[in-house]
Amino acid sequence: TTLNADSKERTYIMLKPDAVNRRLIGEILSRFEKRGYNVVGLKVLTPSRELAEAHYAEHKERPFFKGLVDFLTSGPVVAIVIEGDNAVATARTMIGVTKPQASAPGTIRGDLSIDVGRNIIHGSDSVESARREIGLWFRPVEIVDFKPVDHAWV
Ligand code: ABT
Ligand code: MG
Repeated sequence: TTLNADSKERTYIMLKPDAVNRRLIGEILSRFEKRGYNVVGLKVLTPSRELAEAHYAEHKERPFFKGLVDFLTSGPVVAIVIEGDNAVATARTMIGVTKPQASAPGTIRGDLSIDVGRNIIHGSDSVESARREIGLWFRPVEIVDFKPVDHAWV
């Protein structure tokens, strides 16, 4: 195969309650798959306040923190672990910037959202954050050890 040393990088992606309510799960997941990433962890859950607060701990002192936690706990999210070459940075590029209105067309936020408080998707901002967030949202047994195969059905 042509897999290189970086190909196992993992990032934490989360489809927020607005994405789930708007039935955008398939649309968004398919972009990562078509780009060449593997989904190695996937589940739907309504986060507890404790989990949402831990996820956004870096924003604890910000004025929008409570609203952000209210939003994230308002309904189901899809928690996803994406794996592949340069997954953290490439996923951020695919997602766009924090403000959907500043996100370029072709990005997930640029195509599907307009509201900074409802920006439909989260992606880890560094390899370090990815490690922390994956540990927060998944137990190790919930993530598969994915080995690409060369069978006729692929
Ligand atoms: P996340 O992937 O959700 O972390 O978004 P991103 O990294 O692009 O942006 P950050 B700065 O981490 O924002 C986290 C969430 O807080 C919301 N927010 C942020 C506001 O509502 N007002 C603000 O002024 C800022 C800076 C946007 C993000 N989530 N949502 N939903
Ligand atoms: Mg962030």
